[in-house]
Amino acid sequence: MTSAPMPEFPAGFRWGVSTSAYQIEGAVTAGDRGPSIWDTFAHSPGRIVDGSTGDEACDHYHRYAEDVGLLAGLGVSAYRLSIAWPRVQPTGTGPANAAGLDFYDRLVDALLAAGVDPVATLFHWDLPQALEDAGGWLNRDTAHRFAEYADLVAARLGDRVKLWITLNEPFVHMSLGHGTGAHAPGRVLLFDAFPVAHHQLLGHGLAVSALRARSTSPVAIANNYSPVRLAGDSDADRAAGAAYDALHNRLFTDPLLGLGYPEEPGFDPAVVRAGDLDVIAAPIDVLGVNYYNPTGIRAPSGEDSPLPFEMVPLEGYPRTAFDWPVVPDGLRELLVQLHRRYGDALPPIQVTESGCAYDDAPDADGRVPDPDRIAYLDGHLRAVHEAMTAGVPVTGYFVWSLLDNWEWAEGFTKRFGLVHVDYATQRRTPKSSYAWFRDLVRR
Ligand code: IFM
Repeated sequence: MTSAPMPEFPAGFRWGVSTSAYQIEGAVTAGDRGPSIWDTFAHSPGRIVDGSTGDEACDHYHRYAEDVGLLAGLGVSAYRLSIAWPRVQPTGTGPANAAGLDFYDRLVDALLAAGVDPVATLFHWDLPQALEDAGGWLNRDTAHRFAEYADLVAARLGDRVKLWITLNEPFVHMSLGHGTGAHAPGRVLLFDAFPVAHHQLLGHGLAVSALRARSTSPVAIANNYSPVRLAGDSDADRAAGAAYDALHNRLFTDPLLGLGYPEEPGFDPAVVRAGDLDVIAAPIDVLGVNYYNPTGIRAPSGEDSPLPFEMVPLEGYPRTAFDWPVVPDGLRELLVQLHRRYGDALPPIQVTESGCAYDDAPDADGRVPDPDRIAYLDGHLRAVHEAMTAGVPVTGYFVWSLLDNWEWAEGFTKRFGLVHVDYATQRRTPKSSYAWFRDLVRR
């Protein structure tokens, strides 16, 4: 970590932290919440490495006031939460469940009272199970159900949420949830998962108009990006890199910005109907960028490989507890690449997730030192600043995550928080990165 002072960010830059509903809320049956695909998946033997579920998670549903206190102490200007669709519509259709919306109403008001802007993501992967039973995102109807749900949420919270985010990481939900089956709903469709991409994007576009009809707040989507690092320089390696780039970085952005689907992944476009691309390209106000690391890619080694690329580990970098390489400059590279690629079509960017997992534990004095996370955040913020200096319009940065939480298929084994959570007692202990980030935000 460099000892040079952190460069100054402009006034009005949004400093925040992010979480998501299923990862922190617990209370999965409270207020008539319906089951989601993650309840089903987590309760299926062998799906989660430590056999845990999100049934209790961080018990944020009952402890939100304490967590808002932590946000106030951190001094952030924004908090990115997600709304659990099955709390609002327990079966994914029909009228709003008042108890579900009441919870978010209380949370939003508590945030505003603490001087923290609520930023609400509508879909962070917890699809109501009843919709999955009807085909989930493979079924075009789910896009319409999503817009209906967006309307219900905006009708209640549209006067107070300061930024809407329709979907979180639709690429990850498609690829891990429906391509490889590592995430809920656990389908293994490989490239036949394309309808999941299209229907999520269609749902996004329909939700944009639903939100605009009820709320004047800006609208965004949060995409996951990973710049490609080629492991070789043959034509085949370059073609593999282009295919991976199209799949991970362009599939969910080209059509949003009016360019239609990239050709490289070679998906069957049969599900795309006339007019869909116009719906998907409804203007957005902010592009949310979630970044963790670049991806090493080379040409597939076997002729019968099911994918047009092969992933290779990136060597020579420090690694997180997830074994992800720590490459701050990949964030600068990504932001500059987005700016070059989309030019004037690119709306302002907010980095909606950036963070790392380490095996943090309280020391003998009860403190939780996490110098690696401080170095990680320091490097990534400098990378954001460099991109801004190069002309990329970045207006915010959210750390993933406020709390240690339930990390999907990794259960409780990966700690991403600025705040340590003892899952046996639900005791929250701010780590040293919390104080570091607080001091940075203050400055
Ligand atoms: O925890 C997840 C989050 O839900 C989505 N983005 C990546 C994070 C770390 O894996």
